[in-house]
Amino acid sequence: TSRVVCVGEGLVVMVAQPGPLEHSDTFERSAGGAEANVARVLAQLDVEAFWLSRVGDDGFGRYLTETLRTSGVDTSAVIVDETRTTGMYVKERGSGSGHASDLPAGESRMTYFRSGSAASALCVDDIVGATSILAAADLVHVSGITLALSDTAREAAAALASSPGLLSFDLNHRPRLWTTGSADVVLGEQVRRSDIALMGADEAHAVFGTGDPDALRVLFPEPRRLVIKNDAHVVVGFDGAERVDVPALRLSVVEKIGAGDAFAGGYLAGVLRGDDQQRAIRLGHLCAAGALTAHGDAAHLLPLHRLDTLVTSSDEEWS
Ligand code: KDG
Repeated sequence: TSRVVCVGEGLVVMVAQPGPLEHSDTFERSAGGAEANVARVLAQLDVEAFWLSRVGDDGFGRYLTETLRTSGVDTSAVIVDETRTTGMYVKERGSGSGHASDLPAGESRMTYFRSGSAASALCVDDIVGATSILAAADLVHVSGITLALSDTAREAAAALASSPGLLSFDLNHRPRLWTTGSADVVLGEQVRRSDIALMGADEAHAVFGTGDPDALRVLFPEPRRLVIKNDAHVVVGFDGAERVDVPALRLSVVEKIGAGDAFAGGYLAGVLRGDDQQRAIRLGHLCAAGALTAHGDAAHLLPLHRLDTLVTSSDEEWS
């Protein structure tokens, strides 16, 4: 089995009742955070997944660590920060009631409660402290969220480039989190130092000025594998100069949050076991489907042998 270390903030997710947030008196708690979500998907796909982060010395931090651990993720490198609290976000869900602050039915919105959180104190020392785990990893995964958390977290992410395994990067551009530094420069540097880079066409357009896959390949020749997701309909994957376009499955979407992370987990698991681009992207799509059809961040997956039957189906069967 391959070993992957995912580095980034875990967040407690509070999913509100449908309708205006001010009317929601109960919330369903779950676990989220982009890199933590990726780790959970990898663990379901028989990859030895580690989550490296900081949590507060509080019930939310213990809840996140325990949830990841019972999902099969190794949490032994998680640091408990006694001076800060665990981050959280609230997920509002529209009911289309027409109330001024309600969203259209089926839409959702997230509000962060994470500034100054434990994970924002991630730093280079934490990476140094995890050297033994990182040195044995086939792949280290991080996203643009970690780069946006704080200067020290940004330095920590940059320091991952010195670990011997492959470096994977999911752009995950969160404009609201960029209070210092320029996102385009910092995110572009991280793409360039990665072996695998994943990005949505829309967010690539917002940050780098183009969402066109061929133009992005020209802009970023460095990562051997470059994956551009076109609003979940078609994913374009480059392996060097070779391009494949792989359509997503058609399904009715319950909610999109977490789907990108599930895609990344599936895709990376495919690459690590030696799948070609098309198969790896299909595995990504299938995992994304497991998140698109549920309200929480977490993906609900079929067993791996059943996923593999779908991954290896003919083009006609796949569509
Ligand atoms: O991809 C899902 C994540 O966006 C969600 O879990 C929250 O990590 C998160 C973020 O910072 O946006």
